[in-house]
Amino acid sequence: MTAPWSKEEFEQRLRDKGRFYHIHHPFHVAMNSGQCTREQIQGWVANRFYYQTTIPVKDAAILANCNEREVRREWVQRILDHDGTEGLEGGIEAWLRLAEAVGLSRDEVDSQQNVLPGVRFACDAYLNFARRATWQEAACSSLTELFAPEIHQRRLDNWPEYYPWIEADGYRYFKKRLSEARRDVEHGLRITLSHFVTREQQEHALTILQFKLDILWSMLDAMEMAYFHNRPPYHSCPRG
Ligand code: AHQ
Repeated sequence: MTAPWSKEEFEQRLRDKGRFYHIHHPFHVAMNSGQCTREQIQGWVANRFYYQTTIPVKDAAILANCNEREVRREWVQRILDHDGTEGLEGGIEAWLRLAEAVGLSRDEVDSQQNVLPGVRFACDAYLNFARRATWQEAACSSLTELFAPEIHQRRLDNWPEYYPWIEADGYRYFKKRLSEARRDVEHGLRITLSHFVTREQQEHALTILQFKLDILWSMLDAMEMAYFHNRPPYHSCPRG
C-alpha cells in the first residue's frame, strides 16, 4: 500500500497541473498578446457564453448530490454569483454585457446559435460529470480555478491596450471573478484536501482535475479550428 502524500504535497501536485491550464492554449496566447481579430474575440465570447450558462446548472447538480448542509450553504453562493439575485446582476448578465462590448447582440449570444458542437460537447461533458460523480469529485473538478485569477488579470491588463475597440464596461465579468474565483478555490481545495486522503484517492483527484483541464482545452481547440483555421464543422462538405 503506497503511503498518501501529505496535504502540502497533494496540494502542490494539484497546483502543478497548472502547466496544462488553457492560458497556454494558442488561442489564449494569441488573444492575450493582441493577435486576435474582432471576429475571433467575438467567436470566443459567443462560445464561452455556453460555458458560463452551464456553470450554475453544474453547481446546482453538486448541491443536489450533497447531503451536507454546511457545504451546501457555502456552495450555493456560486449559483447566485452567476445567475444573480435581488440587486446583484450576476455573471451571466455581465457576460452578456461583455458580448455587447465586443460588438455582438445580446439576443444573438443568448440564442446560443453560434456555439460550436465541440464547445457544446465539452460543456455538456462537464455538466454530466457533475450530475453523475460524487459531490466531492465534482468540487475537485472546479479546481481549474486555482489558475483562473491569473487569466482574468491578464485579460484586464492586456485587452484595453490591444483591443481598444472593446467597451470598458465589458470587463466587469473578469473583475468580479478575480475575488470570486479565489473564494471558490479556497472552498474547493478545503473539500478536496480533506476528502481525498488515501494515495489512490489523491491520484483519482489528479485524474479528475486533468479531465476538467481537457474540457477547457478542447473548447479552445474547437474555436481555433473554426476561427483561426477557418475549418468549422462541415467546412469540407459539399454545399447543398
Ligand atoms: O468564469 C469562470 C467561472 O465562473 C468558473 C467556475 C469554475 C468551475 O466551477 O469550474 N471554473 C470557472 C472558470 C471561469 N472562467 C474561465 C476563464 O478562462 O475565463 C476559467 C474557468 C476555470 O478555470 O475552470
